[in-house]
Amino acid sequence: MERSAQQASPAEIEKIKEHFRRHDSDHDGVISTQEFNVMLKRMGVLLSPSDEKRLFDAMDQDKSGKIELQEFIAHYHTILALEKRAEEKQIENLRQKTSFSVEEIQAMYANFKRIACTGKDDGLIDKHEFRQMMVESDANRNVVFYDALFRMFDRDNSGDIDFSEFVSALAVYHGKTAGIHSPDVRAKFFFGLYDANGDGFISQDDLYKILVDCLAANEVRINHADAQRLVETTFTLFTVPEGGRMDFNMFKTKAQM
Ligand SMILES: [Ca+2]
Ligand SMILES: [Ca+2]
Ligand SMILES: [Ca+2]
Ligand SMILES: [Ca+2]
Repeated sequence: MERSAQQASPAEIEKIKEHFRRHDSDHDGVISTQEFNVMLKRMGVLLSPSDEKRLFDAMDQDKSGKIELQEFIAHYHTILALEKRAEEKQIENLRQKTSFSVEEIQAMYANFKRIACTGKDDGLIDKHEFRQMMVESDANRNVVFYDALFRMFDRDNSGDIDFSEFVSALAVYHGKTAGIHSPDVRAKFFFGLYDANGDGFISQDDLYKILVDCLAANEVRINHADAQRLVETTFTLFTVPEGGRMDFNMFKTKAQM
């Protein structure tokens, strides 16, 4: 323990301290098991509860039930190595699932981590952070469908976007999914955006909801009759029979995907 602490230069120690303070959320000068758990999530290190406990116990040398700064410094390299391994595993996994290059995924990882701590610092992107991200990257454009888009990213419907969901959705969006059915996957992604209730059809009701949502996101108020008229016009343009719904094939053909 003393040895690795002495090996680190003053500048390194300062960096480690900064890291420590970030994870000591309640600022009581020690890292509790709860804070330790959040710390690992932030780093993308996913361990089983028993492995997590083993790691905690190994770091908690004085058996105080907390990680003090000295213990943190002594094991800093172990934590960094775990973080690096977790990152490599994620990147390799996603490289196989998409046609993004390693460099592209690495850049996305850095981006993901930066966004994931803008609101709640938990290693995941929630709705609020997602919205911030869209505004940031698309400030001059009319950004619509935030919430529907968020749902498309959040595939397991957990309320947060993890890194794998993040890259998978971007792969679909950019046509970078591995496999021969990519164009279909892409059209399905956009179809899903409009299919608000997820029943496999776009109904006038779905479109109405998305339209009102998207206008509200842009702080435009619209009355019910106007919104309804817009929806009906769109359905007429798509030549959907009266009272009918749009299925995936109809959407794909009309949207020319
Ligand atoms: Ca603490
Ligand atoms: Ca301790
Ligand atoms: Ca977050
Ligand atoms: Ca999720």
